[in-house]
Amino acid sequence: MDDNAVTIVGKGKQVNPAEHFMTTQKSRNLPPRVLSIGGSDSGGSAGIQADLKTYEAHGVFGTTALTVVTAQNTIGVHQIFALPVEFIQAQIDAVLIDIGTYSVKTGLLGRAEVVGLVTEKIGAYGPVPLVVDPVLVNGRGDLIVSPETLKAYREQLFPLATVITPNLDEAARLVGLSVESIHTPADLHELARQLKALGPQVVVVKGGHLQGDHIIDLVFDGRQFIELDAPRLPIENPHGVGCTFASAIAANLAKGISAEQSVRLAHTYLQLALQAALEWQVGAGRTPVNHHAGTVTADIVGLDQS
Ligand code: PXL
Repeated sequence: MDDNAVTIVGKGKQVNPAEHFMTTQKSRNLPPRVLSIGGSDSGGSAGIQADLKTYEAHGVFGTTALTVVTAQNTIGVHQIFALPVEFIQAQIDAVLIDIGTYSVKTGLLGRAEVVGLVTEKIGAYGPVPLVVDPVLVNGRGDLIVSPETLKAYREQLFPLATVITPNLDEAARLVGLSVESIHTPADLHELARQLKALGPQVVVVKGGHLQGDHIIDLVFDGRQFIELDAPRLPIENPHGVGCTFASAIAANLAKGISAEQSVRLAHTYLQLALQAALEWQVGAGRTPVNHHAGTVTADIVGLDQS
């Protein structure tokens, strides 16, 4: 088996997803599957909703296990309802015993028990490409999880991860630093090294919350540092960016694409979806990422009769 071979987790079969994907393109069945474990955003911008839109745009079959349900819109979060851990477990089992998955993406897990559950399930069903987007701070930069949850991410989930995608704030907190102590490129490299030492194959530290007319995401695989550079677009604080980036990485991994290339392609997808977001306003608050970028729209195929 080559490096890209993975088990279809939950189905007990070893496959090379790249070959499998090509075969299925011809036979029009068995698409690569991806499991997202995270929260629901009723407003359709972030969380599981962003993930599913990203999966559709990538031609993979998205499945989900919800951890929390939020009542939110583009302006803010009104209420959060946390689902019982046993019910989260039931969703993961239901998906994996039947549909299986070629990669897993985690978003808002929240409680340490949920991080523990995901770790346990990945251990039970078998190794699988895993993207961990540690949702740890809110839009204002305040920590929204307990120290136990941070510890569970560090000690349980990160060692299993193919790619982790903290933003700078989250990255600093994960290694016990304050974000104000990160000033120079050397500080950032050291931060990435410390995260890499926790066990993931690839670390992506997202720089989107820093000032400046370019946004630099730093990628570190233990050997080289890669800077992914994008111009800052004139959209204030777009919503669903982190979820989209991480789920695009998971979609690419499910197709058997290497971790580095999966991150690069996801970065490009995100830029397209952000550029397309310049063209719309959904609600009165933060602008959602636009996953229609690159998809065939009704007016292009002549279905727009208006
Ligand atoms: O962007 C992080 C995030 C993840 N998951 C859910 C969210 C958010 C941010 O709003 O609502 C459900």
